[in-house]
Amino acid sequence: MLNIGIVCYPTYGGSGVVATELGMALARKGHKVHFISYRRPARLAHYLPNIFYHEVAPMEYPLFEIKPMDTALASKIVDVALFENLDVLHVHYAIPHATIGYLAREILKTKNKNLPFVTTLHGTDITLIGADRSYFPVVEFSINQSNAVTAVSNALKQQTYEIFKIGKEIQVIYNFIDFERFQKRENKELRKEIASDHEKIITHVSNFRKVKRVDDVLAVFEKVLKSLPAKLLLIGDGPERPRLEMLTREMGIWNEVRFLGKQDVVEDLLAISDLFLLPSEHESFGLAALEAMACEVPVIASNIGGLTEVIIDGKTGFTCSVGDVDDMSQKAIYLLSDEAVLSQFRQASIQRARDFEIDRILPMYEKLYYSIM
Ligand code: GMT
Repeated sequence: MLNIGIVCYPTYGGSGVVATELGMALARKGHKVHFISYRRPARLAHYLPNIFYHEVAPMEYPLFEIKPMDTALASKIVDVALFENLDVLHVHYAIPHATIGYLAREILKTKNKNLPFVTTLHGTDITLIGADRSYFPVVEFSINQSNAVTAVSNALKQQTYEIFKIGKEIQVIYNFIDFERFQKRENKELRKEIASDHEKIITHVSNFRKVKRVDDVLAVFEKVLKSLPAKLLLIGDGPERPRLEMLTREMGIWNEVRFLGKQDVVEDLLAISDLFLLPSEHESFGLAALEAMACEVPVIASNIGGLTEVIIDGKTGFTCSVGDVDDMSQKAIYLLSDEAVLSQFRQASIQRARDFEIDRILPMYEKLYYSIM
């Protein structure tokens, strides 16, 4: 069994969720997992055997307008690696974690400790932020310095090769789902609270950033409403939310839309949904779509990035051109107005989601860790 260090963002973003779920699954298999972050990851709320959490707390000093978090993180990794005798480090999201992994490994070499690290690329660390000149050279260097690099989809792997000069193999290891948690559970009470019997429930989950194109979710929903009664659940929070709330008022659909904010138990809401919308501009994988599919909810999404690797167009939902709200709404109406069709898509969705079951994916990471040690 291994002693594994995991570095991730503790926030609600997909990369933090994947890192936390992976760590918990490794711990259940008997590995010792050490999370190193500035805050306890959102899904690590309770005590779990084999899981340890090491908080990064940079010292305050009046000179620092911005605390030197990266220095504190590298120092903490060095400390944990030596004291807990880590075998391997797994960093999620290249910025700045691949750079910090490199720094920690090099410092540890001077102390006769070997700490190889895996960098998992998640998406915006490449497509949006990493590609920006303000980070580019450091990100490219750090990816190349990683002992192993993984990407969460083939699309992201290709984009990484197109954007950076990468001299090493990037292995695709898809994101995964835990079916014990994500599954359709009947909850008539909850459904009744949100919609009446004749209304369909359409859902969107995201961090409400521009890249998610939540305006398109509203535009599609407005068109659907012209054909059938429905409610829209918007789950999550982020910078775009206040503007979107205003927009729903201006569009006159406010009464049919519920902004639910961040939710810890998103699966309960997915389980009562009939359709999931994810019209993003970029999406390296689309974990939110997979979570919906595991709860038997078909997905209509953009035909970009990893979404086309997760959703089977015409079977588990539809993938449409970015911004084509006419096409998306026509397909939504087609799915929602025929119970037999909807039921077929629901069954195909869960079947497809099973390809991403955690038990299939976990051994790939374990094999990778052993290969670089
Ligand atoms: O952009 C986000 O939604 C957050 C971001 C993250 O890294 O926290 O998500 C990215 O990683 C997820 C987990 O691998 C993927 O499912 C998302 O598709 C990806 N987001 C984008 O590419 C925009």
